[in-house]
Amino acid sequence: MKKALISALSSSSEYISGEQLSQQLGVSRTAIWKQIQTLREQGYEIEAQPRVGYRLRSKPDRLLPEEITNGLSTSYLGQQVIYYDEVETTNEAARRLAQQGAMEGTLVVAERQTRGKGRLGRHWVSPRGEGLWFSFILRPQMLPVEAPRATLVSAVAVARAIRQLTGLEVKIKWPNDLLLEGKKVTGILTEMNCEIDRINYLVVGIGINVNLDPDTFPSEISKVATSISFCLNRKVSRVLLLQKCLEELEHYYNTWKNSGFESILVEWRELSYTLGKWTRVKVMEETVEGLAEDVEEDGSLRLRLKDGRIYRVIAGDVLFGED
Ligand code: BT5
Repeated sequence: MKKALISALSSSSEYISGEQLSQQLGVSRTAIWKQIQTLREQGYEIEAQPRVGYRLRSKPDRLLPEEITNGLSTSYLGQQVIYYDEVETTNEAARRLAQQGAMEGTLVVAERQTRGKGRLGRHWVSPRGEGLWFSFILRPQMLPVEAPRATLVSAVAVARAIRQLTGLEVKIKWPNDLLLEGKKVTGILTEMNCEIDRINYLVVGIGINVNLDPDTFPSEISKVATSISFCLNRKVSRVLLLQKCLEELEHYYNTWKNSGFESILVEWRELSYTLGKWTRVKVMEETVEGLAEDVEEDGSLRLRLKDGRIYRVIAGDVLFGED
């Protein structure tokens, strides 16, 4: 009912009478009034005029499940939303849900993470209300060796979503960063639970700096990080961006499952920041240098070393120029 009421109020800039709402939603006028109170408590600004009705003035800038699912055109991704005002990490929350049997597409979002995770135990800065910090569950019927592709598939999808909504030229830095103007705007962390010959589930975690001021980052991060609002010079609706991401993610994930990885790899190459550049990659404790020639079918990065030999990086970090 809450979702239907928000949807009804959002559909008009005029007052809608309590009578009309009660008929439309099939509940009493008292029930409508109670629900209006609840919405107000959540930060919806709703005007009430005696004998005229209700009018929605503004919505809270929060990632409430009803807002996310209202108008979302996916069939499964994000149709089930678990919302946290604050959580340690959405990846761990999603992992627990997956472990309890949560269905594919279940989404966990948080306004703030207190222990946001990057790869290899690194920290992901996730302040309140200014970014998108979310994770979702996938259950692909694939071999575990195919799992790293989920990161590349997600990178293409999120890059497309940001481009469509903002027109900004997002690039992908292998394997899991999206860049704007050469700085990191998004990170992706894919985690897997598997047996030797099958994936039980993947948790894909995505962090997008949406309306953050990069100067508020700790200094070592502000050198390499940016945000959408900083590059665009205006704020962006987090709900709209999340919906666009979910729609693109579902589209690309379906393509991967039904038609294979090849066409997505073609798009990845087009969006790549890394390919064609002389590149330094940190692999464990070593640094390898070479020309980034291509990304292979398995998601690994192919480097051509100075002496002409080929070096394939399965997991590593492409270093920024000054690193
Ligand atoms: C990543 O790791 O880029 C993966 C980040 C995934 C974050 C999402 S948020 C939702 C979900 N829940 C989680 O707990 N995690 C996922 P990595 O490639 O290891 O990069 C981490 C490095 O990026 C850090 O060591 C910092 O240098 C830098 N960094 C940290 N916070 C950042 C931010 N908000 N924006 C840009 N760079 C950041």
